[in-house]
Amino acid sequence: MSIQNSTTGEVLRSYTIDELKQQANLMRGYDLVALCAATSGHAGGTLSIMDIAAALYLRVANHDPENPNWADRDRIIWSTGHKAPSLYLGLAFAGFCSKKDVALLRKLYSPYQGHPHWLKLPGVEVSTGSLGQGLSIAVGIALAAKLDNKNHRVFCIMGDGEQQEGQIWEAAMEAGHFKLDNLVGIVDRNRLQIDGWVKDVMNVEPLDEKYRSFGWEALTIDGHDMKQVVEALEKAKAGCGKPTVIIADTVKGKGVSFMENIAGWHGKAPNLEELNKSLRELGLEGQLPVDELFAHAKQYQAEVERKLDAKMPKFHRNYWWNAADTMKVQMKPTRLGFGQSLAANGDDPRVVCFGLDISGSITISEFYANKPERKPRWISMGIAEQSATSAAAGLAKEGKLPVFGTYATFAAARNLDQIRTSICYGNFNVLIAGAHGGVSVGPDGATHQALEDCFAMCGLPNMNVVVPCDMVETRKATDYLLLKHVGPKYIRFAREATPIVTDEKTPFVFGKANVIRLRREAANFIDAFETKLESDYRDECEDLTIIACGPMVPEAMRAAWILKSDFGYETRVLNLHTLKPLDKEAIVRAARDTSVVLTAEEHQIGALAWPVASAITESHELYGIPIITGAIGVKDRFGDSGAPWELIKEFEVSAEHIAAKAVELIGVKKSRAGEPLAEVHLITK
Ligand SMILES: Cc1ncc(C[n+]2csc(CCOP(=O)(O)OP(=O)(O)O)c2C)c(N)n1
Repeated sequence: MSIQNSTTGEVLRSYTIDELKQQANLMRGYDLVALCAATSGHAGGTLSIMDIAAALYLRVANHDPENPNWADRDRIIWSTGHKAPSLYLGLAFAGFCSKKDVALLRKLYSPYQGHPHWLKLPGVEVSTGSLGQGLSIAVGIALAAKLDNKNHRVFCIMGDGEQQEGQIWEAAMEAGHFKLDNLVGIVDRNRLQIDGWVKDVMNVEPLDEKYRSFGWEALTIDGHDMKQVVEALEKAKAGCGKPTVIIADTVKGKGVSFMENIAGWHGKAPNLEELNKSLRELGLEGQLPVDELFAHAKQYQAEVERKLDAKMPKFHRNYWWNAADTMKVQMKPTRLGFGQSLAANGDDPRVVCFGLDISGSITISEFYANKPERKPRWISMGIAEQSATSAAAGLAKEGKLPVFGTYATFAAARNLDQIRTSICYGNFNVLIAGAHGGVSVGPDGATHQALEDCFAMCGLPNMNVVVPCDMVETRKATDYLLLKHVGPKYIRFAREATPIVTDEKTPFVFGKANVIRLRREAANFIDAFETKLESDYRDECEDLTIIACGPMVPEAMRAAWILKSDFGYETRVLNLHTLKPLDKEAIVRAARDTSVVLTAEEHQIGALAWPVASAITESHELYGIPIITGAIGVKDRFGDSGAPWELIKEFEVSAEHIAAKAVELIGVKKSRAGEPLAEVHLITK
């Protein structure tokens, strides 16, 4: 049985092995079109799992597309959330949603998020994207079925690199202990992960013996032989008194010669030329409505842009980055500064860098790039953030300078207790890089957009936290934290290219804010501003202060330009790159001098806003003085898929939003003082 009417029990469609092969091939074609239309995503792993996805959704699993929440349906959990397009296509080909709509993959507001979200698309069972959690969820669902005497099955799709997560083995132990014969694990053993071959990054074999020793039945199959796939799934589904794992040997990038077995195709989408070549190789040329799919995606995107534009505050001019002939900026990703510093300072024999399977993208691999003599101090730990965190504490205890980093959400949230107890409580000298912080990570979506990490890091005793504003400041901050600062330290930076607003001469003193003042409009944005250490700055009676950190500093500077140019307001921008320890004196002086303080952070509101507010309210100097405050940041919601700059607009963390809020706050100040308001009416929301 498979796709059925849950009311009558009638089988709606059943596929032969040959038909399944054909469907899987078509699904590969749709997958590549969707990735191409999205211009991002994961080609390699979606292609390796597609035969299994077709067999599960079209033949083996019992479900009803008309009744996605049917209580007796089999559950399919995608622990590898990055293979979301294969999940979406499984649903689409089974009739849960339209095939055409999968082309809306990774677009803003789309149900087809970069990583699956069960609250956005019926048929998606759970929200995943942080590797290693799905099997535990599947254990919970299987236990619930046992409690309710239900007979449905729970399938959980995992990657082989994902087996490095310790949580997988906690779940495996639980499933074995409880003899969950209604649970089927599937490992897409394509032998590759992001940093290379699984056996080199962190060997997980022998997987079958490991699962058996945890009380599982283990089957090994060719994951591209449809007959073997179906037989194994049906055998596992029948149950044998214990959980079953199917270890499926697959090829990453299966079906496209130039993607097969190439690690670089893990997180990459084909361009149009590559798409056409892929479709030819799959024998699908002319078989898919490619133009219609692209047109659908384009039309949807146009509507997204219209909605976003309607939401943006409006001013006399278009002040957006590089929109005009003046105030030009160079854009570079902040993360590059991290890699530059590791390359420059890595000769210190105490420095040891950990790889957590995202090394190139976060630039930590620059530590050993072209420097084979450093290779012994490069330790690949695989996808195992929690153990690596405590191992870093161990290295620090022995006098090393350990550095590790990954997406900020996996570097500072998944392993929070390890950071707290192993590192901070022991006050160990470990540098943690929270890369790809904020919504501007883009189309990967909510699971990959760290918006809470600075709360956690700033809340830990002994921890020091720096959020540099651009690539240059990231390099300086890393130089300082790596070799000069002793103790636990967290540096948070972004993925997207952001404006370069500092240079070699710009001061960077850990724990001390900089004041940035707009002096004139200039050909280059950076030349329009003067930056000083706050302690060297004298009050210029500005209308307000904007306190920002990270890539919100350039936005605050652009807001200062809008405020001056459209309203004649003077702004003191404080670059508070060090969130902990906080430069309270700079905050209090700014509050006293300008009496309007607006914070701007690419984070849930509060990592910056609350310490600033508390510095103001706790200051004896300000007792009894009215200070008007406001906060720009993410307003207690999860992220979304979308292009980085679209998300900056959607989450209302652009310069335009800062400027609009600033005008509102200055309006309050002026009306209290009985002064006339500026042309506030110019801003329309
Ligand atoms: C907890 C966590 N750490 C890191 C990542 C980033 N990441 C996404 S996919 C991936 C590699 C997964 O390898 P594997 O499980 O073998 O999947 P496949 O190669 O089949 O795509 C990593 C490290 C993540 N999503 N979650």
